Amino acid sequence: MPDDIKKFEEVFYGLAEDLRQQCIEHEKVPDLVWAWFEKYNRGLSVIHTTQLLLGRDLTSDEYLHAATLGWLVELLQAMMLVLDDIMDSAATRRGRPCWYLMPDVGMVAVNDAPMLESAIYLLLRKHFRQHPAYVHMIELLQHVSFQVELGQTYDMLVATQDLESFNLEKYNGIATHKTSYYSFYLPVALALLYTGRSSARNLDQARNILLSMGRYFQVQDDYLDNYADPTTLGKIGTDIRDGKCSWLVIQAMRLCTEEQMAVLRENYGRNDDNCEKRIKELYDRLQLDNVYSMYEEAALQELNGLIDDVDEVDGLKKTVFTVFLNRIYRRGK
Ligand code: DMA
Ligand code: MG
Ligand code: MG
Ligand code: MG
Repeated sequence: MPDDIKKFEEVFYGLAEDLRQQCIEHEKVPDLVWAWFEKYNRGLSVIHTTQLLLGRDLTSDEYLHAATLGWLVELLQAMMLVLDDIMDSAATRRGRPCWYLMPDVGMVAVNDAPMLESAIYLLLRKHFRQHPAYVHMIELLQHVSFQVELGQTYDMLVATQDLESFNLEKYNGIATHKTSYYSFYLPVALALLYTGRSSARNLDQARNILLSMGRYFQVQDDYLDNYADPTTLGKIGTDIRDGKCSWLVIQAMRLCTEEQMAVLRENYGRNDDNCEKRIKELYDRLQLDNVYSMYEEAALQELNGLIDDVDEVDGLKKTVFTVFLNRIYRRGK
């Protein structure tokens, strides 16, 4: 695994060089403008999926292509996280202050997000213009970005509504859009397009499983927001203060008494240490960590069932999904 990461990062330096050339040689902006653009981090699932689909090691050209697509997913993620941390008033990300809180960044972060997005299409054009699926790749990236944006809008709007209106149906709608499409469906869809296996049937099967897996991943994210050690997680939870329609608060409402409901109503969604503490105590009293463990086992079963049903006739592989699932099952960060 560390070797995988190192090799993937090496591709990044080449892509960074492409962007540097575009900025300095073509756009003729001064070095300092480029230097602003230069910073960020990871994403290997496109490579692993491509390897599994082809059923062999990749040639060095194929590796470069798959890693480039992987970095495009990373750029999309980086863009969304820069904005998400502003919207969620978060403090830390990946063990460091959020990008918008860096002393020399601030509100320039609002411009850095679309810069990251432009980088996606610039690099895609440079490396995939001749690929038969080029247009389809552009459309996929644009559509998935829009789906994330819709999910983020939904997430913010529901957080302003009454606690009583939160339910699993809204929850799933938010999670599918803000998380599943870009984190799970996108890498596999790109690998299918790249390997020429993107039949409607393959894309549909992949979408069905991966959207479901992404919802499970978001439940984990919500659980970890409250229960993980921020040092391990790399971020300090914000869901209680932000009044988010989190999986935990939905479970709490399902299990609480009338008095406990009053505590929830009074303290949830307030930017106050004491209120946050009251909610955390309530979660502990309701043993939401046990409720979560049970959910995890059930989700594993359900996802394994979906994977079992995959039809490999068009060149899709069950292992693509089992590898994904094994990587996230019982994750602690
Ligand atoms: C994640 O929602 C969604 C996107 C598109 C970043 P979140 O705010 O729960 O994410 P995190 O917990 O990483 O801030
Ligand atoms: Mg957030
Ligand atoms: Mg958010
Ligand atoms: Mg979260």
